[in-house]
Amino acid sequence: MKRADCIKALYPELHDRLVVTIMGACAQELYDLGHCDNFFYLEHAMGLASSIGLGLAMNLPHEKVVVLDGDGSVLMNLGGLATLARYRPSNLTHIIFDNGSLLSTGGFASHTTAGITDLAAIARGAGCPKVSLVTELYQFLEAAADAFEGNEMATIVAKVEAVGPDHYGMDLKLPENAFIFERYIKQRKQARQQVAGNK
Ligand SMILES: Cc1ncc(C[n+]2csc(CCOP(=O)(O)OP(=O)(O)O)c2C)c(N)n1
Repeated sequence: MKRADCIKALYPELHDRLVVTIMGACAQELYDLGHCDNFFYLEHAMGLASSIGLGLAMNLPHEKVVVLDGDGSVLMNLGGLATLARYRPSNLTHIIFDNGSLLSTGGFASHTTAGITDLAAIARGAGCPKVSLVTELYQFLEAAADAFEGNEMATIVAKVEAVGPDHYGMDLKLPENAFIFERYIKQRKQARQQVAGNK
């Protein structure tokens, strides 16, 4: 299974959700499908996409939040899984694409390579309430649909090949991405408040 295929299949379901990705290959694969104002590609702060997703989900209970993470990034912030488990906002879906590799920086093996470290087991052990491990695209789509329809924080560990895009580059710098993302959130909040005020 390839991450790019997973993201492509998920893409139509992402338009009404706040999406936070890790940097590099994963971000590029989503961006290449067509950037939307509700996508935030976290650069530099490796490991913290899920922590940003957690903060968004807890502070914006009306929004649905999706984090597209990587094994190397999760391994860099393992304590984050316990924090996610503790607060477990029901509007958060955490997808970990486990390619066993630090792909974006040259393809060095990560601890999940050759099955050494089991991230789904770690997430379960951390207390994450709904963890699935998937290896096939149809399983990924079933798990994602289940996560999006359910009302419990979901963690999906998707085993994918260590392959990425053949190019890197976005016509969008981090500050611009952050400002647009923030404005998108504010505008939706205002629109909701307006509707509530009109009732
Ligand atoms: C603290 C820190 N260390 C290292 C890096 C360099 N770096 C950027 S992406 C990356 C690999 C990320 O691996 P993973 O989360 O598995 O995603 P993949 O690249 O495999 O898609 C590394 C090491 C960084 N940005 N920040």
